[in-house]
This record gives sequence, structure tokens and C-alpha cells, in this order.
Amino acid sequence: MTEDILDLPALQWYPGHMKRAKDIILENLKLVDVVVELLDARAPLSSKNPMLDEILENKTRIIAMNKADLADKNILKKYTAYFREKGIKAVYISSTGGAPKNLLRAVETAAEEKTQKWVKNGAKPRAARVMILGIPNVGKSTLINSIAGKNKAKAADTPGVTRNKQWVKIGKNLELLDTPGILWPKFDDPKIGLNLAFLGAINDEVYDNEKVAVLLIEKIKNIANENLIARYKLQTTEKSGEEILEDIGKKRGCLVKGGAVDTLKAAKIVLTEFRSGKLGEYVLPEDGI
Ligand SMILES: Nc1nc2c(ncn2[C@@H]2O[C@H](COP(=O)(O)OP(=O)(O)OP(=O)(O)O)[C@@H](O)[C@H]2O)c(=O)[nH]1
Ligand SMILES: [Mg+2]
Repeated sequence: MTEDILDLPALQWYPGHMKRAKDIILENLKLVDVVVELLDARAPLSSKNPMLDEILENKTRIIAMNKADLADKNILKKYTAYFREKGIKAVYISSTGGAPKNLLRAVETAAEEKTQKWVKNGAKPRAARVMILGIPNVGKSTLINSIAGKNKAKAADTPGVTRNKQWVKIGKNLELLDTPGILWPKFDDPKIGLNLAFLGAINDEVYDNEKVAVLLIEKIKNIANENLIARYKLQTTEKSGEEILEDIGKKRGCLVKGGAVDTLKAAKIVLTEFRSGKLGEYVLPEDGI
């Protein structure tokens, strides 16, 4: 099986609302002092939207690799160094364990430089405005809620939850702008599209869930076979991804009338469990690092 199964017409993962989302971002960019670009820590390069490099130009930008609780920290340290070498400030965070202090410090430092400029120019001090950007489902709204200490922005484990901008004020000195997740119209490398499907950044309805789950199983077999065996109590994984998916279906009682395995149901279980970290903490192999 090849990895180009996601080679679908671009519009399927770049629906109309994403074009609108890009416009919302462009319109508000001039209002903000700092941009926080959220990447998924389980595939930082695949989740880095190349469109943002053009859009953001000279904006002060901080990269935050989110969902670090689901990733291998030793590998994330390498990514941090990789971005630092490129002159970009990068941190890794988890938005589900309270406000990430390292990111807040980085934002504060970046914003302070701006504040000093205003004061020098005689402007009245105001709160620093920070735009949170990233692919769908990466945790933008969750991050804002964790900093606010309450649920101000709607968040859920499915892409495309936030459809408009939302300002959230944090005390006197900080205002955060939540934005809708955006992808880009064409993936240069099909492996990137596949990683994004694994992570849940692409709407599940536009690709073949079973094929993607089989490819994910094959990937995990290579990087953490023992997790696969332990999670699904498998005898062996010395077989094809399709056969392993069938075994998982049987173990989880995903059967249709007549006793055949409901592989779609099994596929959804594998994808959901991977996304929530139940299959282990790792970074998917990526080219370029
Ligand atoms: N384990 C873990 N889960 C996270 C983290 N941050 C967010 N999530 C989960 O990821 C899912 C998506 O979170 P959202 O905050 O809705 O993502 P979003 O980027 O706002 O998504 P869109 O609005 O659809 O673009 C939710 O189920 C969150 O609980 C994290 O740091 N660790
Ligand atoms: Mg959101």
C-alpha cells in the first residue's frame, strides 16, 4: 500500500471555510504584537503550515509545540534546537495541564520589546495582543482556556471547531486572539498529508479511515511494536496491517451481522486511541530533521 492514498482533490481538506479563516487572520494580523504558532508535538514539521511564512513576514513569532504530553520529550529537545538554529524561538508545551509557563514567559519577553517601543514613541500603554495560529485540532482554543483558567473558547477533539475569531482578555496586560485552524491547499509530500490525518487535523469524512488506520498500524509497528501488542492484547504483529486491523476488531468485539469484522469501527478505535495518546508517546518520523 502506498502513502499517496490521501491524494484527493485539495478542496476536500481545504474547504471554503478555511479560505475565510485565512482572510480573518490577514485582517487581524495588523492588530497583534506577537503571533504564537502552535504545532503538534507529535509531528512538528508536518503540522507547520508553509502558508504562514508568507503571511507572517516580519511579525514577532513564537513556535509552541503543543500536546507535548503525547510526545517523546528527548526528540522535542532536538526540534527546539532545530528551530533555534533557524533563529526562531520555540518551546514545547501541554495545554491540558494548566497554563504553560514557558510559553507565557516567551510571550512576555517578546511583548515587552513592543511595549518599550510604544513608550518611546509616547503612546499610551495597552495590553499586548497575541494571535494564536495553527492547523485544525492542534489545541489553540484549549491553550487559550488554560491561560484564562476557564472555558472561554469552545474546544473539542475534532477539526474545524472554531469558525471565527475570538478575543479573550487575560488580566490587564494580555489579550489572546483565538482563530480557526487552517491547512494549505496542496501538500508537497503525501507523507505530510498522512501525518495530518493521523493527528486528526483533517476531517475524517474526506479520507478512507480504514486505509489510514492500516498505515498508522504499520507505522506504530515500526516505532513501538510493543505498544500495539500490549494495547490490543495481540499474539503477534508479524502480519500485514490489514490483518492486524482485523485482529484488533475481533479483540474489541467490532463485528457485523454474520460475524465478519467491522473494520471501519476498528479503524476509528485505532485512530481515536492514537490521537489521545493511548498507543504511546512519540513523535512520528519526519523528513528534514
Ligand atoms: N493530550 C493533550 N490534548 C490536548 C492538548 N491541547 C489540546 N488537546 C486536545 O485536542 C483537542 C482539540 O483541541 P482544540 O482546542 O479544540 O483545538 P483547536 O486548535 O482549537 O481546533 P480548531 O478550532 O478545530 O481549529 C481537544 O480534545 C483537546 O482536549 C494537549 O496539550 N495535550
Ligand atoms: Mg479552536
